[in-house]
Amino acid sequence: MSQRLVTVSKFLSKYLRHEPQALGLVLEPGGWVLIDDLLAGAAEQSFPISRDELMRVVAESDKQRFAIDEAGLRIRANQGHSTAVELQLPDVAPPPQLYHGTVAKFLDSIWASGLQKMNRHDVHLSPDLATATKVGERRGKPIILLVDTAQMAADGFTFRRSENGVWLTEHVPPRYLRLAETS
Ligand code: HQG
Repeated sequence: MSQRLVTVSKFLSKYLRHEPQALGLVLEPGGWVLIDDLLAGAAEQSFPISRDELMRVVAESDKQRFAIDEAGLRIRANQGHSTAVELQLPDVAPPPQLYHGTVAKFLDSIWASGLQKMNRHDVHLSPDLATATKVGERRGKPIILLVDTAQMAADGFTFRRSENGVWLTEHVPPRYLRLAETS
């Protein structure tokens, strides 16, 4: 993806996940906004984006961060919101185990209080070790935690999956966590 499109992607993340009001937008249920409103808001902020650029960001995003609705009129961020939004994702039974990539400096706190959603709406869990490693690596040397989702589900915890394959849950208490053996 070109540097310009990365900049556009970051701009979209900022306003679709965190500060829609700063662009004059109100997220509809599901996190949707009219593409026309978004492009108008961007132009008003002196950051004009063409429709073609927007479509290319959606299509080329390595993690499928954004989605366009079936009519082609609305866009949303698939996950990662800090602003209030109802993503309307159904509860889904998780696979027996999921992964969470983090870094060593958070471990004491994680063993004490479990995985917390911090600034996001949900705790994010990865479907496989490779994805969790990438998530952890954003902050330094990755540490991978295994999450006993089979036991969590048996104990009544619920899970949802975003359109781009990230697993979401409210909180993972420490008893369901252990360090993954990494080579
Ligand atoms: C840590 C990116 C202390 C947690 C990625 C993480 C992912 C705690 C950080 C997505 C804690 C929160 C989400 C506790 C959790 N004490 N630290 N009790 N509980 N933490 O970015 O999961 O590029 O909000 O380990 O690829 O790292 O945005 O969550 O290190 O999919 O699309 O607190 O963000 O995707 O960090 O990443 P984040 P995350 P995007």
